[in-house]
Amino acid sequence: MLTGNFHQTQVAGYLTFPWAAVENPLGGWLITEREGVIVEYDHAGQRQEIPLEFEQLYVAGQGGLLDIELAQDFTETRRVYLSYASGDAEENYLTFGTTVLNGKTPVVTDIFKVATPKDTPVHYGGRLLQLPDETWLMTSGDGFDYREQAQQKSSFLGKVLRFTTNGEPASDNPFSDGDTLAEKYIFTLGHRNPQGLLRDPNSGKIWLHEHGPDGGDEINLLVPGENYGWPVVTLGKDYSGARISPFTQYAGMQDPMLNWTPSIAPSGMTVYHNDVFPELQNYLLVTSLKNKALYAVSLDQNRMSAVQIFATINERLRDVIIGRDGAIYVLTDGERARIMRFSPLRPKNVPEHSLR
Ligand SMILES: [Ca+2]
Repeated sequence: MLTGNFHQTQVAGYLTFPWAAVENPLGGWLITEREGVIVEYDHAGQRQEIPLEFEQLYVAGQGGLLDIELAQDFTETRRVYLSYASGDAEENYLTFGTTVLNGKTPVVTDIFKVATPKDTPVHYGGRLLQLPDETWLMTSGDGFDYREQAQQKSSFLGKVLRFTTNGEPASDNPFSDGDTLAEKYIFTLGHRNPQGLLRDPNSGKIWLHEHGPDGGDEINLLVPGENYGWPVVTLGKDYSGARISPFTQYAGMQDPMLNWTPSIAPSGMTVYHNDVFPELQNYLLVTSLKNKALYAVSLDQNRMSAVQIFATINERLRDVIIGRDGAIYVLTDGERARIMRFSPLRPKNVPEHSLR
């Protein structure tokens, strides 16, 4: 068993439909709630709710405030970068923006809005990742009703987008010579609803996971310019049971590194490189909404497979974060959600080798 004895505590509670959490480098947590609020816990555990003012936040279905990343100088500036849905029921857009968490109601400035409108409140993607060159990746879902657009380079839907902090397409993107605006932003294409994204600091590899339809959840290794197949290739079925595609492989399209059929509904993801849980070294950790579980996926095996860890968890999980202390923190889902901390159960300050 990967993590036999562990200690579980709650570090934050009364969270209302949270989507993402980040640890403050000075201690404490910042958690996004879909209605447009950031809940902040300081290093002493003091809680503060920060309602944000948006140009036009669209809260419906899976829409609302989504991801949060801290600026590199956050401890001096309190600047954060956010992803969220903006617009209304007829036309809404995944948006990247920023604010400074000072004052009573910080105002969020839209920096970059995907220019493909949709009229569904679902499949936004929305995960943010800043790369070492300071450009951003943002996952953009297919909008559910627009899955064919995941294959169209003229659409922002069903893509991973790469852009500067000013919202301009990164100049060395794979299709930067393209004719359409969307094309210039594309990092990878052929995605459905990706909500997990990370860069492994050891290998430099970029890992993504995405929700399949009924079955066909995937972990993908991202290579700029590659096509990940949706909806031409999938191992999943439509919710009606209808076959989406006869193809499980297709020339020129990348196979997933791991396929979950039946679906687990993966949401957050991180990679573990810490001595606190030595048995989890070099594992991806993936939260599941549907299976109410946390999964560990070894990066050292040729054929990826997922094993459940911390089996006491029986809640829909939204996000997973490695703390500065090496403990594993999971953010649960729903209208009364919380953050739980998992640490090894062993005497304090006793090096592991002396316990053998
Ligand atoms: Ca795929």
